[in-house]
Amino acid sequence: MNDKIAFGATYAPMGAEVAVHDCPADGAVPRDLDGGFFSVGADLQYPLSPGNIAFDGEGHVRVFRFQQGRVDYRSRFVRTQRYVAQDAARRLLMPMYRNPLCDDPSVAGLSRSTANTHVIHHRGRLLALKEDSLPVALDLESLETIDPVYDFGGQLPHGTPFTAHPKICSHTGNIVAFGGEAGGPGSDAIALFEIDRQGRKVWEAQIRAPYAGMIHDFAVTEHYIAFFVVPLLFDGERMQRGLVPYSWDGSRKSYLGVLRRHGDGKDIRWIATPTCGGSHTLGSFDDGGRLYFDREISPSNPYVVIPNRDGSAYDAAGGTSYLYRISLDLKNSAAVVEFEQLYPLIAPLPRQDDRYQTVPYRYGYMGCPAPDDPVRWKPVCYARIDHQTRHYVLWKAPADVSLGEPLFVPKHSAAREGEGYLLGVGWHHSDGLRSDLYIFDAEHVGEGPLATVHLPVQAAPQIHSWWVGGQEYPQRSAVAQVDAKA
Ligand code: V55
Ligand code: FE
Repeated sequence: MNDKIAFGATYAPMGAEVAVHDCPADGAVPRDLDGGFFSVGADLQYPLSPGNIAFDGEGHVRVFRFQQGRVDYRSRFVRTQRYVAQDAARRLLMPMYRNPLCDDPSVAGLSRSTANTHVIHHRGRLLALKEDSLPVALDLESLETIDPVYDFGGQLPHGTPFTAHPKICSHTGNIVAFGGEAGGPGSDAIALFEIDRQGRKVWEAQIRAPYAGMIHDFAVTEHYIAFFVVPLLFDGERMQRGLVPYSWDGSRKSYLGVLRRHGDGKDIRWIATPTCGGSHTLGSFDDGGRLYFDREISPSNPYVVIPNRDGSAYDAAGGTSYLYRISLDLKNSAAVVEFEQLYPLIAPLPRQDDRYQTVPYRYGYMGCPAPDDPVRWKPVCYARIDHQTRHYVLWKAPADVSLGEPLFVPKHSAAREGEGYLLGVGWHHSDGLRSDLYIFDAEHVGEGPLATVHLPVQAAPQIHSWWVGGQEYPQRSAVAQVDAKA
């Protein structure tokens, strides 16, 4: 694998902020596509310290802004407290992934967020997320950092971890989030909170995990919250030695945990399953009696950057994930967890129509190799999967391209599920990683893009993405009021 390429995917560190006005395009950019396609990834401010991992790069946010068929591109490093302090010192001050023991004393008390994993929209702001810290709030138009420690108006104490994969309740629009290691590094406490569209915290609870470790994503349904924890264990010995403080312990089981939403958390049930790995939720829902939790699952350690505790080498096949439907009979306290593999497609970054995050849904989208591609780590196709028919369609990118996570955009606010556009960025390996944005009719992904928008440069690194519709952009005066109140 090209060692400049991070996350088994697509891009290299870039280290430059870019603005491109009115990008050239082949084909017709849909004129009804109005809003911003935001992404974030890990870029480098200074070279990584020896032993550090690409997960610890600095957050770099980018947006393709669509208005009346015109596309403007902009990218900015997030001015986290860490970035600003390091910029002033002209060197790394937090040099090791999630290891505060390695920090320079000058940064004590600052947020350790890199803001490099995911972005969501909240009240006219973009929140840039890293799972060990509170969000960072950015301006939607300029991508300037407005608040490097976004505590929801003082409702979440500084130091509270906030997942990079909160869910948006399909009924209320509330943000449902958790924080892993909520009592500090190595803690098995998980904090849960729900924040309404006005920014008020309307629910919180605490539970305990079967073991302390990395919990990257979860599931929220109409009535339940579920976790699937995998043995990416916190490793205190590695922390003391100044290393990345996690390791994969294949001797531990994985667990499904289920609790009721809006309760006190005491009903949490953890059910052991065979050991397996994986990270991301595609979608989840309950039908009152049964929980359905669709996510990617790998046979073992999913991350090449996290060592195995038993000293064995990373197993690429064991780290390769496929989509599964996990389900559980909630009425039977003796029920076992059922697993069903859904498709023969490798699926590390699956997405759905985000309006269906907590309710039954039909479609998913992802970058993946074709089932017969000999190279198994590189996403070169976009797939639309259809749970109703259990079929999928693929579009294969040009031969030198690898693809980032795709994002679904509804055609309008009343659009049917899946009626809209699919957006995704491709990096040209034979052209210095210069990038194109592909725009598909999401109901005809197999027919190829409606339009291809060209950047003159590499797109900034990308992990996850979010759409902010034009009607969600605040009036300038309204933003000023929100800032004045904060
Ligand atoms: C992931 C990515 C992270 C991280 C933990 O895909 C998990 C998973 C970019 O950082 O810190
Ligand atoms: Fe993620």
